[in-house]
Amino acid sequence: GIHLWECKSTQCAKTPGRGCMLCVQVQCWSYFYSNTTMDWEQARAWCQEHYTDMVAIQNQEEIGHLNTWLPKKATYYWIGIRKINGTWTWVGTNKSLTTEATNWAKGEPNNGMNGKILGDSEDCVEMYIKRSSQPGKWNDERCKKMKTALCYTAACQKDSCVYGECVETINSHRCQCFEGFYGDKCQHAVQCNKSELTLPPKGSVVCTDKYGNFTFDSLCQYSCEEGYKLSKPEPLRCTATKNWSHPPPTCEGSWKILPPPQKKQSNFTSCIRVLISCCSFSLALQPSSAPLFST
Ligand SMILES: [Ca+2]
Repeated sequence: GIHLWECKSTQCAKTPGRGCMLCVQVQCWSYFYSNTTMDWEQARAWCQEHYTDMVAIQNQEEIGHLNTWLPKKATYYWIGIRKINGTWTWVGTNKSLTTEATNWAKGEPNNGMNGKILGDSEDCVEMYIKRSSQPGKWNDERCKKMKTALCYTAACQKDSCVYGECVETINSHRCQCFEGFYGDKCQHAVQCNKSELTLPPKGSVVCTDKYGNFTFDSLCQYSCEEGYKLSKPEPLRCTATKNWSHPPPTCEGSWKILPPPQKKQSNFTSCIRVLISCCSFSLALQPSSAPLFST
């Protein structure tokens, strides 16, 4: 069975079918708890199946809120912290617990007096809700113990926004789109004008798209027929303002690309070559030019 939060506080706002939300600044969560007890592993699986995950305590305000509104249970509640390789870790984010964030009850974590009490290590964390002493504080416990699961649901889900950041708002969320995207889920990329991709004489263009034809971050590479050179070699990019990064280039002039010289010649050799070619040129001219100088 599933218990929905009972809304009694002004901090809470009722959402049909979703329980109740606690909103701290712009962040909102709905809390849920099981009406049966389970071990820590089962509790986490139950939370992940029905909600987002086991609770991760954000601040003292949240602790106060949970302690005020959750019913007292004899075995208390499992929360989303576990000892992993000797370090207390928030299981939802896989981040280690900082000293400032800890909320241990007096004398805890004691690891069951290092096994002296129960012969087993205490690697999971419970929260003392409505306990007569140390209410809202944490205790390390053996993971196989049976306790109530405490879960939360964030309004923002993994797939809430396709190309944007999800921002929690009171009772809901909205998508803040990344540059170049729009739509309620930021699912659309802005489009650039295809007709602006004019072809210059002797030129052609090929476009590659990331998000769709002629949309944000599409790249259009121009090329020229052999012997012609682009006035600007960089491809045109469709920008977030729906404009191409620059106008289409032109294909310019006759820029025959000659193969590089095969051997480096010394100045001496090339000098002789020039002389030889001069001689053969004048010799070749001799017969036809001869009459001009025959006097
Ligand atoms: Ca303990």
